[in-house]
Amino acid sequence: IRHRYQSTAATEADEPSSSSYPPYKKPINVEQWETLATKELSKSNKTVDTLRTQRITPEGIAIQPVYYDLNNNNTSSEEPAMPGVKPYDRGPYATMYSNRPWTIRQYAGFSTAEESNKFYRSNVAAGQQGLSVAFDLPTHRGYDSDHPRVVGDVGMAGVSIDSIEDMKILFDGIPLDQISVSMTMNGAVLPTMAMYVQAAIEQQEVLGAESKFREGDDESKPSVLSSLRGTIQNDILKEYMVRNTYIYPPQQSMDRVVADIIGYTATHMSKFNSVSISGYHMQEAGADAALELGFTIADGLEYIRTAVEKAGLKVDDIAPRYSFFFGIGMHFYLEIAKLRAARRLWSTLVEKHFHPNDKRSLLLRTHCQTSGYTLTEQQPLNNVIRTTIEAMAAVQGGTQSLHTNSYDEAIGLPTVQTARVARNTQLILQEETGICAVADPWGGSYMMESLTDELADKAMTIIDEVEAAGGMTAYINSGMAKLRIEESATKKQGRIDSGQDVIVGVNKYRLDAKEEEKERQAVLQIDNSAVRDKQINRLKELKANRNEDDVNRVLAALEASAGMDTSTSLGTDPNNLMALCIEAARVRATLGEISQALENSWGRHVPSSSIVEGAYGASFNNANSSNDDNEYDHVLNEVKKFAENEGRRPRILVAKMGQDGHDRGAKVIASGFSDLGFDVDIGPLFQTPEEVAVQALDSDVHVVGISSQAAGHKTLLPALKAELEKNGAGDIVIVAGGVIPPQDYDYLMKETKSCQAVFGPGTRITDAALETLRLIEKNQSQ
Ligand code: MLC
Ligand code: 5AD
Repeated sequence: IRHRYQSTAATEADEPSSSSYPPYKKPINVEQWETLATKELSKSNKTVDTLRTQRITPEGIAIQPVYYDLNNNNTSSEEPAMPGVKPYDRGPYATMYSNRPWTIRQYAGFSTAEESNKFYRSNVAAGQQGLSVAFDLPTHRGYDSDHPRVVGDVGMAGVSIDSIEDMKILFDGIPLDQISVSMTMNGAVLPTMAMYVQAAIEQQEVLGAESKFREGDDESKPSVLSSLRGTIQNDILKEYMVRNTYIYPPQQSMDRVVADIIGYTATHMSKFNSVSISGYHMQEAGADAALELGFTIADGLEYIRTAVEKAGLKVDDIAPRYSFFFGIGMHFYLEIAKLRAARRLWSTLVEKHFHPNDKRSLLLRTHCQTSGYTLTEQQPLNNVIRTTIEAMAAVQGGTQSLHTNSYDEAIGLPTVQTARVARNTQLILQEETGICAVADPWGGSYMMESLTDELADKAMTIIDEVEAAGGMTAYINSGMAKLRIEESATKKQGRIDSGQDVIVGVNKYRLDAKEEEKERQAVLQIDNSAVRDKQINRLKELKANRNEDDVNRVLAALEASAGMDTSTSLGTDPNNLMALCIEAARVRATLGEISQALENSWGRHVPSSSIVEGAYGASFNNANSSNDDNEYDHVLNEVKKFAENEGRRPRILVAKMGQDGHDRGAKVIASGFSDLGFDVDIGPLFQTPEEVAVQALDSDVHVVGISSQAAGHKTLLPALKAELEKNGAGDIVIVAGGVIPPQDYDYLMKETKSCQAVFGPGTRITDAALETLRLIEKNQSQ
């Protein structure tokens, strides 16, 4: 039975309205239910109508107290299609996990290639089924480890890769023709992908007589390239919205980088997924489920358009290897519905716009990762529970591959122990529960079918808006995409800070400081300067032992190809950038050199920064008055008093240093402080400590707030403090926030005195603002 959703109870999340409740056709016994429910509710002074309209999700969906057949007259009903059958709500495959469970694919990488390789091998031995490489930020942004801009970032948030030699070590002893490898890379995607391919070729050459051959070497034997299985993220569009590890401007990134990789893999690497269209990072940055879904599907349509309309590729040659990636948060039902709706939207829209003949072009296959944002620094073991619930949503929604986060997420990268618990969460789901036995266990549920319809409709409205603006590239360029996500993030923070959204152990049921301290976990420590030294030495050795003429010749060819204004995306085109980069990797050009050759033609993308105003304060105004809602007014008043005494408002520069592009925290803080009366400047991304100091001095701020999400804080904060002091501005307050383990607080605040406060995850913005104000006053009175 098909339960067509009829109309939403509320389109605006913040304005529930009982009058627009859908006129459901009622099954026989609904009146009976209403009578019973009314009686049960009478003691708490509620009505059935309030139940029906009070739980409005941020997407504007009114969650009903009970669902029932909306079409009981059965005139327009149809059975939901079976799994493996169009429109694939119920799964891309007919048998789903009863034949082959999802892939346990844990994202990991840190320090050097040697260290990460060891970690991968032991994880595979312990039950992990696919690999997933996390690169460090210099690698993402196309810098070698010896570049002056990346001093604090080498080896910190992922593994450092400067050349093919590093890549060979990373996969040493891992047969690349057998285990599937995902690489999360978008900025420096050409050199990384090329080094992976060349590493696989050289791995096979070492294996000798049994080895497979390079494409074209011997027609009768399968080539190394065609045996490679895996996924490259190669999703640059979302980088301009949320993740920020772009290098080049959008147009060249789309028409030359993304398209040339898609074209090359279509010809030579038929088992390799050429793009992983990612909503995950939008959710992490604050997008609700409808925004995540709508923008991700719209991104996917744009990637087909680029390949088909601009690069002249055929839809059936490329679309079957497009893959997806979604984040899974805590709204259990809605996240399952999201994956079902995603498959329906994709198959319907691809069919409508591109008319493929191959049914595989219609299948949305996806990886999922449980949400990092929902995990807390306080009482970390609670995170095991959260991750389990999210993992259950992902697999009940029919994901093909899954990463479960470690419970130390909020303070740093996983340790051996926390990574084991995360992996075991999936092994237990696969091997101890009956979950794998049944495809789409929610099919036919009144609630799930209804939520799937509603979410698909909401996302479709967003997709229509994007398409009307000319597609996702144009929509991103208009600034709207980023703004809508930031607005959604700010509202979410307001709901948490005002207590409307509960986070157990953070804004409710919190332990006292002493008990919290006892719960504290060990953190993975990485010696940043040791990793950097090692990488720099290996770079020197590489450069001493290669043929410079070869390197220069290939780099010149790359730069020349980048300068061409025709498409080179066909896999057979000698100027295809992927083909040229494999050659560059072979002659030992470094990742930084290859990236620079392209930058010489295209330049670097310079983003703009904006602040959402009013959304944080509005969430407080909507809050239930039982919470301490005068907290907000209290801070406003204190700021006002300060301004009266001082003759100007407290002024803060919210800045990010190093290659860390995760800017949700910085943006939300900027918006919140601005609503609370601060004068807020927001610095550009990727600044050096020197550049932040210059901006702080130029803007004459009272305080610099540094947001750090990528572990560079122990190098970068002391450098900033020294720089301010050098310029006679030691009285500017420095505060820090983000993913900073409590173990580092003393180092930052006492040993190096490089900041005066650290606001850990879970800090309410109102508290941070008040504390910051006190610190300014304290510094002024000294
Ligand atoms: C699957 N198969 C079946 C089947 N189920 N065959 C018969 N019956 C069934 N029930 C087949 C498939 O067709 C396929 O073969 C093979 O088995 C493998 O299955 P799969 O479902 O394709 O799984 P997998 O290989 O794991 O691929 C999953 C994927 C892929 C398509 C989603 O793109 C992927 O692995 N993505 C991972 C992305 C990732 O890890 N990203 C990390 C981002 S972290 P065939 O021959 O058809 O291939 C990040 C964080 C950050 O981004 O910001 O840094
Ligand atoms: N190792 C393991 N997990 C990582 N994540 C990011 N970098 C790494 C890494 N090097 C995970 C975290 C984060 C998400 C983007 O990916 O869960 O929230």
